[in-house]
Formats: sequence, C-alpha cells, structure tokens
Amino acid sequence: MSRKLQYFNLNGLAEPIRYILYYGGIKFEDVRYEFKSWPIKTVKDALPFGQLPWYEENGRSLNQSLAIARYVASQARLLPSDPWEQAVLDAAVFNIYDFWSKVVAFIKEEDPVKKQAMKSELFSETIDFYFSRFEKELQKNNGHFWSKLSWADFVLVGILESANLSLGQEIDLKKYPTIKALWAQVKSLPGVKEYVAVRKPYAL
Ligand SMILES: N[C@@H](CCC(=O)N[C@@H](CS)C(=O)NCC(=O)O)C(=O)O
Repeated sequence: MSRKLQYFNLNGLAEPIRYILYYGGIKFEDVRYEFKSWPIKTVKDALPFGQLPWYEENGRSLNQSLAIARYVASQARLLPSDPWEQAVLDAAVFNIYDFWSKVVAFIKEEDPVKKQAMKSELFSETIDFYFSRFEKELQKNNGHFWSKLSWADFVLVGILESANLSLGQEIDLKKYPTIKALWAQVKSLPGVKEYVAVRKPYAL
C-alpha cells in the first residue's frame, strides 16, 4: 500500500492527519513544501482545488483536511462504527474548524491595526467562547469527545498547536485543564511521541 500526504512544512491543517497516521503505525510519505516558496506552479496546478493538504493512496486521491483525517482515522481505529456517534464527532471537528476559521481571518488580515484588534478579540473573547465549550464536552466524556480516544481529539490538539503558531502566542490552557490533559496525552501516544521527538520546530 503506498500513501503520500502533501502539505507545507508547517503544522496547519496537516498535523492532525500526521498524528493519526503516526499513531496508527500507518506508513506514508510525508511530503512538505516551504510556504515561502509557494505557489509552486507545477504542484498547485496539479491540485484539484489548488490547495493542500492532498492525500494519495494506491492511485486514489483526496483533498479537504477533515475528509482525509476522518479516512485515515478509520484505518487507525479512531472512528466509531455507530452513525450517531460518528455524527457527534463530525460536529465536534466542525466546531473546532469554526474556531480555526477565526484564526484564518486573523492570518489573512494585512492591515496591522486591524490585525492587532483581531488578535485582542481572539484572546479576550473568541478563544474562551470555543475552548470553554470544548472543555465541557471533554469533561462529559472523561477527557475525550467520545467515550474513548477518537480522531476529534487529534483534530483539537493539532489545531490548537496550529493556532499557537499562527497567533505567535500560546493559548493559555490554565482555565481548560481537560484540554491540557488531552493535549499531553495525544503528544505522548505511541507513534506520535516518536514523531514529535524528531520533528523540527515550525516557523512561519
Ligand atoms: N478546506 C480546505 C482548506 C485548505 C487550505 O486552506 N489550504 C491552504 C493551506 S492551510 C493552502 O493550500 N493555501 C495555499 C493556496 O491556497 O494556494 C481543507 O480543509 O483542506
């Protein structure tokens, strides 16, 4: 079985996918492009929607980070078989991505004054709006979005780290002890731990 994941040399939308693949012991080619060199015309033109991540497996291919994460999660046994439980986790990852969309708006803003105002709003309101709700959901399930470890847990941890990098400031998890514990747990999982130990620090 040949597998290839293409993304930037950043955590961004690919790190949850990488974490799931490493946790699942699923071998893949981890192809990374330097964001500073983007767009690389030959690569971009070959992408169906011009964007990364892009996942290939045995001649088939998939875009959209959540579709990829969900698919590889099914191989890593991180996806429930019950459709209702699957839908609950889908809702969780869409909620996490709603938070991410606020970070993306910040990333895209070019006016420095507006950008600073957006950052202030994120740290004074937006983060707490989402993180207090994630915290509650995790508390309900003994520290996970489902009754046990699932792909949604990986998405939260990956997106949290991507937000920290993009915002240039760590989100303080003191008020969200269950999120903090989940983050520590995912980072020390077999496969993930070894990957993180050799991974080079990301820089924008
Ligand atoms: N909804 C897509 C969004 C993909 C996306 O925004 N990719 C960005 C990087 S995070 C990208 O490829 N940017 C470069 C470009 O648009 O040329 C997903 O979740 O995969």
